[in-house]
Amino acid sequence: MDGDERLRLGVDRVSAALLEIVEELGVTEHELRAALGFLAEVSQAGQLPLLADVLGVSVAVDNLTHGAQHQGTASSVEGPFYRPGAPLRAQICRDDEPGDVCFVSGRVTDAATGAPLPGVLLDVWQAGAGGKYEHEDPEQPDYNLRGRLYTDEEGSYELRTVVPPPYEIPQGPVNRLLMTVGRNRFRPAHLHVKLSCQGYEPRTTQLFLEGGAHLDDDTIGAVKPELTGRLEKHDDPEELSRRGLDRPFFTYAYDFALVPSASREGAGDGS
Ligand code: MBD
Ligand code: FE
Repeated sequence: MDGDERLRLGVDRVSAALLEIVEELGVTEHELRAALGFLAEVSQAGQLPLLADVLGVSVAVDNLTHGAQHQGTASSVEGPFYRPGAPLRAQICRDDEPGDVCFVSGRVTDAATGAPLPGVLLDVWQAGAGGKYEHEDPEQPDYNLRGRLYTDEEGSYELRTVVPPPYEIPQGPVNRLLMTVGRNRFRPAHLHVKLSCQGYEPRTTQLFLEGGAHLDDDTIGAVKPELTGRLEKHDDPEELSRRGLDRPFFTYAYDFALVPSASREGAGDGS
């Protein structure tokens, strides 16, 4: 099926789905105008991607695109808040960043052979302890809590950040809609990671915190159990001084695996 034909089919199906809703609910002229006004407002606010997220569409497309792949680290949606060009650095926030210091570390391996992968680029981003991403918070410096780093010769990485907070969908029409219909407006705490390496399929995913709030009712439904890891608290004075810290810190360990790009077609995963 070519692109035009897929578009025609898509328009047909959207029309049919909308007609079914109009008839089932007996939609009034006033409600239709309100719905169109709402969409215009969402567009104006630049929140159309966010609307696709909370309607569950982004996760459904991600699962269709990457769900059949049984090898390597599971994917999760990129979300609306990625910014390319983050600084190359292993500490992605200020020394005195609000929140609990957290070292995230692990290894990246070849999903087919288990061999460690040096030179993998990790592009990471997250919200600050106040619950906002840098670009929506005038208190944070440009590119705060965003950074890129490479795995070393052993395929290992370690980055310094703060423990991410649960995240409320930003103020605006999408948040208001969720509030009005009594739906959860929060996402669980998460760290976004994009991994890339020559010869491997790039992987975009998110890491979650075991036992955290909203793991079971993520407003966009993006949580996967295998993307959840445990925070460990460290308050031993010797350890603190070794890290040059004057307050307890946390560690979070997560290992990634990337799928070789060549082996994908021939892998025979049934798709
Ligand atoms: C987020 O922080 C996010 O990561 C996604 C995917 C959607 C809304 C807010
Ligand atoms: Fe996010």
